[in-house]
Amino acid sequence: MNQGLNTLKNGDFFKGDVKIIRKAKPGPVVFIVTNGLGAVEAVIKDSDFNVSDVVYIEGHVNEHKGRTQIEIQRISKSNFDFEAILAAKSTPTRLKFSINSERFEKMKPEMVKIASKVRSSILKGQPIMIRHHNDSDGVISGLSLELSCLSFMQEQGIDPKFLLFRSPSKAPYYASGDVLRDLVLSKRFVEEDSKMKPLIIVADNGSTPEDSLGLSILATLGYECIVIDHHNPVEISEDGTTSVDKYLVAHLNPYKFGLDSKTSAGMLCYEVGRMISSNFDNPLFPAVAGISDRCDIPETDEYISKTGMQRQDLSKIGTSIDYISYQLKHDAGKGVFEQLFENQKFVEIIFSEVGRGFETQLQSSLPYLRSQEINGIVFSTIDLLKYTMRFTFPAPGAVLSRIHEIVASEKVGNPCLTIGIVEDMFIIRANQKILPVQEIIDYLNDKFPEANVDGGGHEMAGAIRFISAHSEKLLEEIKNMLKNRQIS
Ligand SMILES: [Mn+2]
Repeated sequence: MNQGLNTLKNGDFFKGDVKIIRKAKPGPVVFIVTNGLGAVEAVIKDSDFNVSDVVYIEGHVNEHKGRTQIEIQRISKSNFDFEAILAAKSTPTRLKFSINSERFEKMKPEMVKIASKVRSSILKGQPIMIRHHNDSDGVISGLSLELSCLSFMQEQGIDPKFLLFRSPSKAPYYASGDVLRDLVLSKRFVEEDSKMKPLIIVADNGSTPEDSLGLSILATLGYECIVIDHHNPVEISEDGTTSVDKYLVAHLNPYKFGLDSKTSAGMLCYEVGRMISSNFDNPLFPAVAGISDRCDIPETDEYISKTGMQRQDLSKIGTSIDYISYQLKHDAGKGVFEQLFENQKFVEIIFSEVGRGFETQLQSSLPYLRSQEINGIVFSTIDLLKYTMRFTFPAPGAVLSRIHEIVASEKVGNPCLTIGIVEDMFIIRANQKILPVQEIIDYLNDKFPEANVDGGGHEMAGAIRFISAHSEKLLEEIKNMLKNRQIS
């Protein structure tokens, strides 16, 4: 038991207790077996043993089509206590964060718990599906988890084929459409002889009541789900329990620890990833994620200093991720995003294209921005549907952010609230905590139930959806809220 199965060589003779983590038929039965210290293929003409069985095997090791295999000569049921070995082996070997951070220390137990669970799933042969937000921070979250799992699989000699998936979500939450697509996908790759349902990890999404439907469907069907997110869970009790916790095996979110969204999901997934595999490192990941999500905390600066690069150049990588993920839509962009971290020229090409796109969108929309002062607040609106090009990057949300920055920089020191109107949606940006988005939603919903007001966001940014016919009335009501507001 003290030898990693992935270190076996042609000509060795193996005997020992192993756990079957995969079984392939027809033809001769090919098992993937693990002893907790690595995995290897083991072949036999026929066998009734199945995935999850613990067996004692003996056989010669040889090479077949470039792969190391044990040719099973003897196989019998074993009473070996495999769970204990797995539990020990699942505990991360690297527990130190890549930077010093009190925030991370607070969240450490949950991070270790998640890393252990992921390692245990990999050792057991349970497939892992990663779902992430499709912006820079979300893509980096997904990549950190994917590459660290891949690294741990390689250490163990486990072939990631059919065991590791990553895909983006278009909606800013784990929408039921995505959930159903994941169910279909999971059926497709869970082979008949491997009944193990995948472990689903939702990153940079998943914490809010909007995620409840999707996550409850998965829980009902017996899927294990983990959420790693930094968005405000909206519903959260004194003890840090959120509306989605009951559907999850683990939920990492800074708000659950009395913290805020400034520790981005990309940072969290990067540090969890380093616990999943001690060989996984890429200092660029958390630096770019932190800059992209405007996390103004010392951690971001420390991450940046570790890259040896300028903030400005790292920011370009983030912008390029946003552009590529916008173009790829539902595609995971396997291999493409990775290039942005290796090839500065690629980044420069994409970045200058993004610059041209912003120029065009601003040139056509800025002249139509309406600004007025209400109760000392600079209140601006712009109809983005009318004055921007549709289906063109940058998308309305990014255009509005830029417009809002321009307004705020012209009115330094003033509270500014900017609303972009896209038919049945208001996109909201503020430079101070003027009117929390959730408060607007609750108020409008009470007053105009027929408008079916919905959406999400936090103190300074968010989106509100509604029945488009009520657009003007709702906008007027937001103005009234500002008028009646006591400004401290
Ligand atoms: Mn994020």
